[in-house]
Amino acid sequence: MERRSFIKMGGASIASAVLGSGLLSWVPRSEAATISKTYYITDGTLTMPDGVAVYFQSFSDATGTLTIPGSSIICQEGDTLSITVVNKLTKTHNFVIAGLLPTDPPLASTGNIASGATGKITYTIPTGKAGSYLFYDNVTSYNRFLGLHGGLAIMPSGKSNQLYSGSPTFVKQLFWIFNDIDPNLNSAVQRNATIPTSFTPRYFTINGQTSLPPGAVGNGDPTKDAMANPKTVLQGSIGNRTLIRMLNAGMASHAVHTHANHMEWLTDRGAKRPTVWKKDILYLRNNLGKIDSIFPFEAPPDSYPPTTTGHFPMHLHDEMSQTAGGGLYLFGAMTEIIFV
Ligand SMILES: [Cu+2]
Repeated sequence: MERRSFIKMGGASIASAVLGSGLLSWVPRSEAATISKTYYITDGTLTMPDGVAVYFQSFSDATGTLTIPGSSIICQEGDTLSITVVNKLTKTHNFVIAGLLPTDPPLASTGNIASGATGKITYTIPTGKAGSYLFYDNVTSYNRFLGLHGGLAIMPSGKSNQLYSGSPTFVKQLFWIFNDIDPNLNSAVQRNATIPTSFTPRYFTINGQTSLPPGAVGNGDPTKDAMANPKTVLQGSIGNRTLIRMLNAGMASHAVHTHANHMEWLTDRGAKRPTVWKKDILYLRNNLGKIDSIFPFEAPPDSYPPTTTGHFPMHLHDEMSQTAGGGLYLFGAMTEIIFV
């Protein structure tokens, strides 16, 4: 992909990219708090960038709507999570917070929630659990692909700028939650038909959206375009070191590539890296893979003439993930890096 094409896209989307802030905002507390949140398990249809309507399910903030991924939660060690989950669908679901490490048991779970019923988690977070977590529905192996997932960030107690106690520091943080979608699976669930045994992803999303390049319906609209969504776009000035909490809800593994700066690679699947390497491409594993990295917002070292501003891409180097509908290039999981 040519850098030039991304620069054009950036020009088209910058007006909306600066609307408000979708970054996780966080002020540490000396006292623990109770974090209360209610999710509704809902379903509905979204139109994909190739015009195809696809069925989804979500942990939504309200009935009658889809929210994919579910709204993020940020809290700190010592806090108590009080999560209520209302199942508005006809099948049994649940809400599970995956463990920090792949070998860890779930942090917490509602247990099964029958159709029409309400599940509850009340969980006090022990010290040592700081990190990034995917919450999802694991009643089936595929419910999370339908959209039933989201991100939970646990800060070290009393810290505003560290991933884990003593980690390299940052000033801002956001989630990149990836998913991939096989519409045949979603359709089978919607029709209550036999679940297909094969999975062929045709849509690839970051925080629930694809890129919508210039000329596409929705280009530059932060509610539709991953290149323009302030919850996804990496935007900052020199020194605005940003923690990226990458979670992979999907079946495809990814090669996450940032232009302009290498990332400081802090964790793989929840485990601290013994030394912090600087990498421009990070391997994000499939099936609950996760990575925490810091994008340092340093002056891009390779630019000539030297610059401290500009637009750069974050894209995935597995090419299928940059397409939709089996071929529409630039309608995939990518976003923009903006030095302002
Ligand atoms: Cu690249």
